[in-house]
Amino acid sequence: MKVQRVALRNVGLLGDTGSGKTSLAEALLFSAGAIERLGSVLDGTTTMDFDADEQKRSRSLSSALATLSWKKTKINLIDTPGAGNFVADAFACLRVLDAAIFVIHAGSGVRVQTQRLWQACKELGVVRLVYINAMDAERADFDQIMNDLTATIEDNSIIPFHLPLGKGPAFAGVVDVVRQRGLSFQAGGRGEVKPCEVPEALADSLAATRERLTEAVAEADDALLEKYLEAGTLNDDELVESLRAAVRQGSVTPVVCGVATQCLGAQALLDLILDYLPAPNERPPLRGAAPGNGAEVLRQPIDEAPFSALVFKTMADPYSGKLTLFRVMSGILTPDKVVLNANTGEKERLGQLNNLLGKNQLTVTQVSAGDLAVVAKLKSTTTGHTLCDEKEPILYPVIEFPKPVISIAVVPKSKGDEEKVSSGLRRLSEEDLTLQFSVDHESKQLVISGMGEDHLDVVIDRLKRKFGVEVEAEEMQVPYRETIRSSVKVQGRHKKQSGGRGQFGDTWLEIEPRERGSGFEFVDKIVGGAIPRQYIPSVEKGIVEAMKRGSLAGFPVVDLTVTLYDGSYHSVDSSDMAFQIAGSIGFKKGVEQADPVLLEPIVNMEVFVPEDAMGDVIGDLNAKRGKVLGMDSRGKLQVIRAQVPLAEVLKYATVLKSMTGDRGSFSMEFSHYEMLPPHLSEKVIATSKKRGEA
Ligand SMILES: Nc1nc2c(ncn2[C@@H]2O[C@H](COP(=O)(O)OP(=O)(O)OP(=O)(O)O)[C@@H](O)[C@H]2O)c(=O)[nH]1
Ligand SMILES: [Mg+2]
Repeated sequence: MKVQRVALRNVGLLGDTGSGKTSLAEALLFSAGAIERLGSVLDGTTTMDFDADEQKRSRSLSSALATLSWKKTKINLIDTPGAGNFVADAFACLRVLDAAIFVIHAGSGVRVQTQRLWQACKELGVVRLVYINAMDAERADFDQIMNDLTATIEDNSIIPFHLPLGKGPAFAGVVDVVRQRGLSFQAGGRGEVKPCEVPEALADSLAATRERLTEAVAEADDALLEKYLEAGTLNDDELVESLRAAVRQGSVTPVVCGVATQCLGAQALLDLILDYLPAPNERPPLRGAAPGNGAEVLRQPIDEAPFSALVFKTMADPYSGKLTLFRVMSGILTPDKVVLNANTGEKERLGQLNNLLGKNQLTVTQVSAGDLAVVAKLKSTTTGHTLCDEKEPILYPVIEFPKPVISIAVVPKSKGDEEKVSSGLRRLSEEDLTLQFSVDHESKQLVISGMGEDHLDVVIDRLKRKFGVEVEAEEMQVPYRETIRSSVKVQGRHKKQSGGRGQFGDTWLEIEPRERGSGFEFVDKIVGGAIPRQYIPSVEKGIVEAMKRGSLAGFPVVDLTVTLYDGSYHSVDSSDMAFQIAGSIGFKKGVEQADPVLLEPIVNMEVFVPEDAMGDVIGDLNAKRGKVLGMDSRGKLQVIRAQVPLAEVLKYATVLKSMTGDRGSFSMEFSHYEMLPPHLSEKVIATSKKRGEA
């Protein structure tokens, strides 16, 4: 097989919502000639926001992939969503990116998702470049953003490669710091750039910035340092060459600027991607595990290595069904190969291989190491799975998604649509791993869980548009539990004499509290045949059934031991059913006498906030009966860890948004149950009574 080598870059566009990522993707695609017209987010005509729900909301809801070619290099661009409810998709893409362009709006500064994603890129070795966008905006302020970046990200590596020529409506281009020349950004074209004079007024800051760059690279390279000390400067080529290495190591992070919506200077950014961002084969060996025994496997990210790939996204396509997007981590893939899914152990045939341009597919004949591609109709493969050569198996770490945060119950507007709703949700949750759904066996409602109110709104919209079912959302019930505080001994007796054969069962139960979280235990202490052996499981069955609805407010009863220690039977009238009923009667009576209480779920929360909002957020968590467990800083961002009753934070997204001016984010997961304070318990019991009467 002849190997066709292509120069390659995998670049993600990351940053806060509204910073201009989708617009920049459009500008880059247009500049490289991959598309014929420059679409806009506001008109709903961009390549990356092709989904109807994205167009309706003028923002990205999930990541999208498009491939372009620039100066004989193939660039895979991934546009990601920045909004908190959808940003999990951006985190998932980091595993297949070699570099990220952080897009920051020149008028609004550095917000929380940028800070979190930056940290994650650092940990995963994803090389960073900053693009300060919207330099045409009235309040655009390049220097302010530079200060903001250093203050919030605390990264000394951040250095401008471009200095802006003018700002607001007068923004006309940049000064290229490395090559010490002016670049005039041509309006109305495909992002072309023309050389121009460096204005006198910028001479000083050009010199100072270039000196910073020179020092940054000279410090890391002794030979270069000597030259620099001797000559007092480095020539352009020496500087470019050593900067490439510094950027790849993360010791220098380039900052550039432009106007995405007008495609101003987009070609200069394409050149920078080629000059400074790494190719996949420049990365260190990949770490995976041997499926089965977990021993570490190292794999070179090159064509000559055995085939392996990581799935980073699943997309439902109306024509081709399920689409699986993956990165070939090693080896070369040709069409119609049968490979192993290392996570499920099943074989998959990878039929036709395609590149993507938003929603459009372009067939390719091979995918080489490091490249991204898409394949349709895989059976058992989902996001995060590893596909590999069966003879050289490898399993890459799975891509973790955050657990859902809020839940609501949904009811179809037309009776009989239940099946349609659940099959729609099943399809949606295949492509969106932050969406979960289940049937609540307490309320019999269909419950959907997701990252926040916006997320669940989108899910409800999609059920309607894609699957033709309308649902009504109901307020979610907190899943309370009931338990007991003291021990009792009770008799559970069932006797019925009617016409023919009667019913008889008689049990004596001891019911005792157990440790929180330990569940239910049944102990059989019947001796001497007081109850025949075959009826003992019947007693337990009756108790388990009765446990599903407690005496206080109908919530399941947990954390207790029931000992069956005595009883009696009738040789004719006793039966399985009679002993089930007897057990159930005894249990209900016992729980009522054993000082029952309600338990409420407590969640572990991590709240990310800017420093100035810390006091408010902590005060609010305390007011919500929360316990603050600790604080950490991640860069300049504070992380508050706390345990809070779920009932208090069902709508936390809205609360945090207003407290932090939308600069915060949080995650939560179930921790344990605790006793519900008496005054709140009364309210829950009263509500449940009302519901029962209704
Ligand atoms: N003036 C100006 N507006 C811009 C520029 N780039 C983007 N915008 C506008 O900013 C808004 C958001 O742009 P998007 O490209 O959707 O931002 P995004 O980063 O993709 O946002 P999410 O998808 O929510 O993460 C849109 O209304 C754009 O028209 C720019 O360079 N100048
Ligand atoms: Mg977008």
